[in-house]
Amino acid sequence: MSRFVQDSPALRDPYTSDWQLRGWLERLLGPDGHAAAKGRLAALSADVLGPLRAAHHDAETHPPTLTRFDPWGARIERVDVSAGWDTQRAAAARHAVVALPYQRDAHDTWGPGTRIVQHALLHLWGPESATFSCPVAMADGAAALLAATDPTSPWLARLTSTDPAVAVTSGQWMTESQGGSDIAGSTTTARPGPDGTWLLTGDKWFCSAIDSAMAVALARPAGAGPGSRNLAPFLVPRYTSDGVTPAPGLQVLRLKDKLGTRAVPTGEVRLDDTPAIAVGDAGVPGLARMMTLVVVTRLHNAAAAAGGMRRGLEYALSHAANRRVAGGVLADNPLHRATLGGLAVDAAGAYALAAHAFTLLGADPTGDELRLVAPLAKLTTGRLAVASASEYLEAFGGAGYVEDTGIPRLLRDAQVLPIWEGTTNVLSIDVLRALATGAGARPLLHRAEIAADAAVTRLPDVAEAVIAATRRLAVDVETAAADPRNSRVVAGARELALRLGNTLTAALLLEHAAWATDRGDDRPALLATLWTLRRLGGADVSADLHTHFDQLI
Ligand code: UCC
Ligand code: FAD
Repeated sequence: MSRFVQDSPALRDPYTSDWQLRGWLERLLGPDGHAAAKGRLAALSADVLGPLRAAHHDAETHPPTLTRFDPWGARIERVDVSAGWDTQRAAAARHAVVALPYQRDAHDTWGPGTRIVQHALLHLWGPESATFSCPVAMADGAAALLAATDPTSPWLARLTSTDPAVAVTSGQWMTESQGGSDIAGSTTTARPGPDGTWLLTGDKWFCSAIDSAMAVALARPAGAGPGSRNLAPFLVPRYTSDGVTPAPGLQVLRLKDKLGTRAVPTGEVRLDDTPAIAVGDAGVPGLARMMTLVVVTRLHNAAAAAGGMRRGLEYALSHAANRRVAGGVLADNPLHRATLGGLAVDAAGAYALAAHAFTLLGADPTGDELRLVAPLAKLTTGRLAVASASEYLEAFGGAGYVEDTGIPRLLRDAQVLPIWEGTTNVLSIDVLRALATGAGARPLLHRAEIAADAAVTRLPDVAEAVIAATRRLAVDVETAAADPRNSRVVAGARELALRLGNTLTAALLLEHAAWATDRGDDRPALLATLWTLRRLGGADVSADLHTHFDQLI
């Protein structure tokens, strides 16, 4: 008896098949800059389609293990990871996903646009990285912190090496069991040790990539005052000089049993007079210093969200092209096209916002604009990623719920994106903080007004929606900035933040659309229109999503 067997979803080359990504790179980097990046992007794409996809699968199906003692009772604290995880580690180094922004010749070629190229690499690689993108994010954050505080540190050289035998990644130890969002009550202490080093004592509750060679840990230096601002970052070498024996006093109590990010070893760590190096002056309140790292990891989070959304779309498109329903191919079904079309628009928006945040990081990492855009990009894309991933599972029907299709992972791994690196609510409060300081929302609102003005003739409905949203925001932002602790303002912080994120995204999509339309390509204008009418205007654009589906993907 013959039985129907559905084709498994195929993956096209993620770089050459993605006209949107290539269009953005052409504009943001210029034709010469994009041409200079093509070799890197094509090489990584080829690896994603081949060895990295296999390594990703291996790492997902062989989660890490912790062996605390040897058979004789000696404490060894060994974390074993899969071969696939090690393949990802080597690929991350070779493809310079951390190193690129720290390379002089990259800056000679792309200037501040180096961060845009790095973002494109992350976009292509992240979804098939078995979440090695997590240690990569933390390594980049640690490198940014060291570059600002201790540029001759040998750790910086290792974090930014492209030699897999030399390169290391970093952990980021902030959370304690009593508080991850609210770290003011952190109990880990640092006391001066011999030779200018420090000794850290305390428990850290979530320590991802615990196999990394180092971590940046928050601790309260002896004599420092209470509260979060007085915590300071310390570099903790994870192992002794043999690279295997845990550092003195460092124990990995257990690994977390997590919903997703299953290839990532996330430990609970105990420190007992563990040697550490102060990052910057431990006598100066250090939370602000730590945020140099956190801004970078939050941007990587946005990159992971946008990359995952695009890859989910790819898989869903492949399935739709092969699956038959109601006497036809699923990809021809108007309702399914409208569903996937909406996801394509959201993926385009998420990419635009993440790319913008990386652009600002390259141009002015401590500027007012990034201060606001970093939390906005993280929170807006994090929520979109979870909603999209849920739809991608549904787009596969029952197969989307069956583990060994690999599809459920999309949802499990997306769900962490609004949690770690600051939850949606916590980042919304951070947005209030940013609105009340520096330039607040002025650059964002100005950008939206200019984009809307430029679109008045070609896309009057869209321009009108952006202008209306911007006017309302200007009023609400002023109220929030004047009294950010007012309970009504706090209660509305998430809504306000999402409106800011959606409006900024509309402006970014419109800017890109104007450039593309001048070159005879109307597809970006369609994406900008549908994003704006849906997200800002609350319109039902289902029929347009169906009609124009082929131009959205
Ligand atoms: O989750 C983690 C790692 C996961 C794995 C890596 C994934 C990477 C992506 C991978 C992609 C696949 S690590 C843990 C992450 N944890 C957090 O993000 C903490 C969340 N909580 C917050 O963000 C809070 O807003 C705090 C802790 C930063 C601050 O809250 P407080 O204690 O209420 O702070 P205050 O009192 O409002 O501010 C204290 C000081 C102030 O400075 P002073 O005292 O000088 O006025 C603030 O201006 O901190 C300053 N400050 C900031 N400075 C607060 N927020 C910021 C900021 N965003 N930037 C600069
Ligand atoms: P809580 O802060 O208790 O949050 C509970 C709820 O309260 C949330 O809904 C939150 O939004 C809300 N809330 C909290 N504060 C406010 C507020 N002020 N206003 C309104 N609502 C609020 N941490 C590290 O330091 N290093 C790591 O490597 C690391 N890896 C992680 C890996 C995974 C897989 C996960 C899931 C977490 C990891 N974390 C790590 C911890 C993570 O950063 C925290 O879980 C996160 O910041 C939330 O803190 P919490 O768990 O204490 O939740």
